[in-house]
Amino acid sequence: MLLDKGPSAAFEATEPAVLHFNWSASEHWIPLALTAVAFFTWLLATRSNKYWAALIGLNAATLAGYTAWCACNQLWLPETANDLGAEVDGLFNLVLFLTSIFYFITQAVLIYTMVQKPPANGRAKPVHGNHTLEIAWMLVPAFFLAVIAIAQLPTWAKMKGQTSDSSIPVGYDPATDSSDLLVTVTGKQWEWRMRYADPAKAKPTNPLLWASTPAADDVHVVNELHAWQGAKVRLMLRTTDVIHSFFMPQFRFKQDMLPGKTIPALLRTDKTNINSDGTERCWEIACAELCGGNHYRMRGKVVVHATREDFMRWLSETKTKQTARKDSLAAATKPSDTPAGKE
Ligand SMILES: [Cu+2]
Repeated sequence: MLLDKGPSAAFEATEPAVLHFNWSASEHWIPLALTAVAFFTWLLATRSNKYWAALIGLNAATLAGYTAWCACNQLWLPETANDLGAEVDGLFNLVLFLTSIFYFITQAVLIYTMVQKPPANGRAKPVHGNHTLEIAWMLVPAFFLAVIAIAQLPTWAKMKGQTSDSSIPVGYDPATDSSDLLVTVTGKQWEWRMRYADPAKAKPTNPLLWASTPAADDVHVVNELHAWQGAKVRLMLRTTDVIHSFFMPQFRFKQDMLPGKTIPALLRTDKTNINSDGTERCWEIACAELCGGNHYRMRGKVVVHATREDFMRWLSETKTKQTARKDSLAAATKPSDTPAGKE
């Protein structure tokens, strides 16, 4: 259907994608039970410091248990659409592991302090001015932040679509762009506008320039990103108004769109989301940056066709509809040949 109003009426648009949570009703009792236990322990904890220590311990234990249970039952992260997904999940797990260690250390220190007998003089021993301690709590986090920063470089380089073997992200070079499909994605309050260069035709010599200067035979679609399995898709991310964030959870891909900039990225489509019976698994596109009152409307979907032929068939049908739409708009706005009053 066409969008109801605004300049996007000239574009093809679809109903917003529907979210499907991998979460059955029978599993709701677990968070409810945890909340109830936490509430009653809190009531108990208000009676003394010892109970507070028990509450903090229980909180840490249930958090760890619930996190592990979700991870084991595949409830946390959605399906991955490419091999980079596994790498990003690995980085996520690394950060989670490091932060968990320090979470449990700080909780243990807190609980230990709470169950201690107060000093005889009733005053705590201050650590203010202890340089050894201050240097340690600066160097230890700095070390782990450096580990995380270095560990993510190769994955980020692949996501940005490096054409060299460098594992350090470098600038985009249009001359060596070897992608199979070019799509400009423009964030606009409140939709995603996709513009496709026809892959059956010669590739624009400078994809970066093409991103800001549309060709006459480009195909325009709203809220749907199409590709085919095995394609390397060069995305050119732009915005016409405020900052948006283009987020595709299954691709573990999230990139801010900044006014005045074209940001290149590369998408590898290792899997199709069309099932063998022809139905489609929902791979949602969402805006991950609060961009205004109708932010929630910025939803779309990714469709990875099984073959390039299927994609070309879709592109051809979309182009035919676009031409018909343009013709009917032109006919509707054409001035009448017969001057008024001379019929
Ligand atoms: Cu937005």
